[in-house]
Amino acid sequence: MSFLQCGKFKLSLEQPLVMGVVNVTPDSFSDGGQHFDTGRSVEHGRRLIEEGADLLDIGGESTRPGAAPVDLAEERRRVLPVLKALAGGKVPMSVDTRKPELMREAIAAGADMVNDVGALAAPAALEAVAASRAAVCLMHMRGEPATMQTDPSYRDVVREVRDYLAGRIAEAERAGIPRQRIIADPGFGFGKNLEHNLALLRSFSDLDALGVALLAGLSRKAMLGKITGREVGDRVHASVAAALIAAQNGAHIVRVHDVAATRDALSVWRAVKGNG
Ligand code: HH2
Repeated sequence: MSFLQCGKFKLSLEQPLVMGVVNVTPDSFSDGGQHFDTGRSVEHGRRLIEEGADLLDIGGESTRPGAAPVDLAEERRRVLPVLKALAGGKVPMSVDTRKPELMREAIAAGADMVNDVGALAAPAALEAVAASRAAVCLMHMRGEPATMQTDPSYRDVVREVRDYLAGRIAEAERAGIPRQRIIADPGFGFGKNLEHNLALLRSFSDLDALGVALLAGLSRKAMLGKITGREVGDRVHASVAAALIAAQNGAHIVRVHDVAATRDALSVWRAVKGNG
């Protein structure tokens, strides 16, 4: 994959892209409540763009382990005003949602990408994206956020996640979404314990066989807390290390809260590689 078609944007995948997270939620595990109104979320999004984000991911429903679901009206109220204020600039906007109605409305309001932790498995979700030019991120999750961290188990986590993603990519293609618009993501922390997450990060390059762009979301996650013993607000260094490892192992997009720090680390790697 040398490029990603992302709505009106054609993004080169030659160098890793940084996706900045904008959570318009009171309860996100990483930054819950910090930007929970339209004005502060928009300001936060603009700051991430200034810091060098290549795209933004706007979400109105927390998917942290144990999170309570949010209804459509509330999610729409959180996401659409922020999206409308940020769309139309130099950076593509992704909307992090599992709801097909909101996917359609967000695309109509200027979203260039749908990020679905449910991998478009909800009825009418495939059609919502297929009817547009938007890119889509298909993520692997075992179970539902409310219960997914209750003793997840796999025989071979890397193979099972890869096979699941291959199946979802095939479904998306059958629905009319070309590969150039598809991103796959193993879903770190979504129904996985520390060993599962480490195995997936270690073998990230195995996902290359899927033949689509790859995304890794490790930023501030519990696995980094387990490794370092640090609370969520104190995981920037661990997050940067994880993003760098993911990029070195083949992630085309890293989804992060700390854009400036991640950019710096990727710049050092880029300089060492010697391709600018
Ligand atoms: N992680 C989170 C949310 N959305 N989407 C993709 N594709 N991959 C991920 O790893 C991923 C994701 C969780 O992080 P965050 O948005 O900070 O927290 P919350 O879900 O509590 O809002």
